[in-house]
Amino acid sequence: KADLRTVVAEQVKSERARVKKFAVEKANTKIGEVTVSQIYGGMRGIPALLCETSSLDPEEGIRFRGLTIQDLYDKLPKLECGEEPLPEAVFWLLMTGKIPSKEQAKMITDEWNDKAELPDYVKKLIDDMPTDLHPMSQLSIAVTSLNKDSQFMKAYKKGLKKLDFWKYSLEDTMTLIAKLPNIAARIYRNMYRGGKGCDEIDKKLDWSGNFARMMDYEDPIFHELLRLYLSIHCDHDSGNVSSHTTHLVASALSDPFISYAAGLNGLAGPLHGLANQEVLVWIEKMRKELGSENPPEDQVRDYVQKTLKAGQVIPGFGHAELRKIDPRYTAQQDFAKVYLPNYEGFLLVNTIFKVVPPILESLGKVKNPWPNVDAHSGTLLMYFGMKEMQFYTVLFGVSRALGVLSSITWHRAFVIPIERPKSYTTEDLMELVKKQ
Ligand code: FCX
Repeated sequence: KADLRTVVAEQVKSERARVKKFAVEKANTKIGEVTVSQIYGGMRGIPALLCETSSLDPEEGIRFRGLTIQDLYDKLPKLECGEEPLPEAVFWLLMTGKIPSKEQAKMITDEWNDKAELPDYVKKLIDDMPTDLHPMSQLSIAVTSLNKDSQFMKAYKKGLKKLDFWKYSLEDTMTLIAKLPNIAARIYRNMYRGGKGCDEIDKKLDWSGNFARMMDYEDPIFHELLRLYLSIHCDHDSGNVSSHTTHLVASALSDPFISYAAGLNGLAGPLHGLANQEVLVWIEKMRKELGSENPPEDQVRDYVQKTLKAGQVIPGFGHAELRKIDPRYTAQQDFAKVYLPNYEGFLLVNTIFKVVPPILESLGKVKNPWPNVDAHSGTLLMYFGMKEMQFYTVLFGVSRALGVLSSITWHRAFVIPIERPKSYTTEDLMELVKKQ
């Protein structure tokens, strides 16, 4: 079976021609309009971005290269002993739009295992960071430092042809994804295990299995959870903050390491990826205040009201684009139903799921009262003993690499130029509107 580089190289040739023809033929076709409220309203709904790897339907949720999360279960290869989709296979899908064979997914695992070792200077950099520095900052710093050996930048300095940009971006992508579990696990061990634990790859294990093992989690069901987790957080079209930031920075031909590090810094905001930490912080506060691991519905309702009265958002609920229950939430709920149906944390998540949407709906302004991916993930991690909430967004970040880095390669294959939308002062806008 063909390897990833061969498959992508063939696709780049044909896709480039197809896209070029379309973009030239339809160059002046209008696909939307922009209103003043969109400019002041976070650009919601402006059709302005390209994303080959995934698309988000407000009602249905995410599709990765056309596949729903259920399709990932049904169609992607899994480990002999596993039920969850393999992130390696998801990566192949995102890169190529095709379902990999078992052997092709294994080729990715083997390559990532081979490239997982961290250079000494990166190990030292991580070990020297203060353990009270947020792990997302540590991750971003460590990833940024990897650009010392960026193959893209080396080739670029020598005079790389535009049409070959994608090849070197793909090389950096493979190096970076391979090293991410090692970086994240080292941060985890330094912060929460006094620096102790193993940092050696077991070549018999997959990417997620090694990641779990390096964080000292041996339970095979936790390995399965990690496979699910790293698969479903990988991509969410390109309008979200982490994906758009990565694309924006990469459009300046910054290498994949620093482009993705920029995306991580966006993911670290509480309205985006940090929400998975915030959900658990909020739940733990609720439990403490109500004096119960699984408080009754009416007390949860009062607590939700109290949070809103204090001017705070309910973390894990709402979405800028989705208008239904996030299928990534449902996938995690299904996992919990199988492996931890009586866990008090899961029962509380279910109570919150029952209580919050009607309250948010009653506010009359929340466009989506339903839970998003972050409403569930922390509780699953808690069950397996990962109580360090600050670390949760790091797991999200590791997964997000699969999508945003695949996108960089494809944008470079299409030679998309530097991003530079037009901005206006309010005065300019007022003048513009007068002329309408
Ligand atoms: N709790 C309370 N109020 C909420 C809310 C929530 N969960 N979600 C939205 N609202 C409020 C907004 O704050 C806004 O209020 P305002 O008009 O007084 O400023 C109003 O409802 C309209 O917002 P809406 O258009 O529905 O939502 P936005 O597109 O502006 O924002 C996010 C979307 C996700 C930022 C928002 O729903 C939110 O803050 N949710 C909680 C944080 C969260 O879970 N983030 C993770 C999202 C995602 F899954 C991810 O990126 O990881």
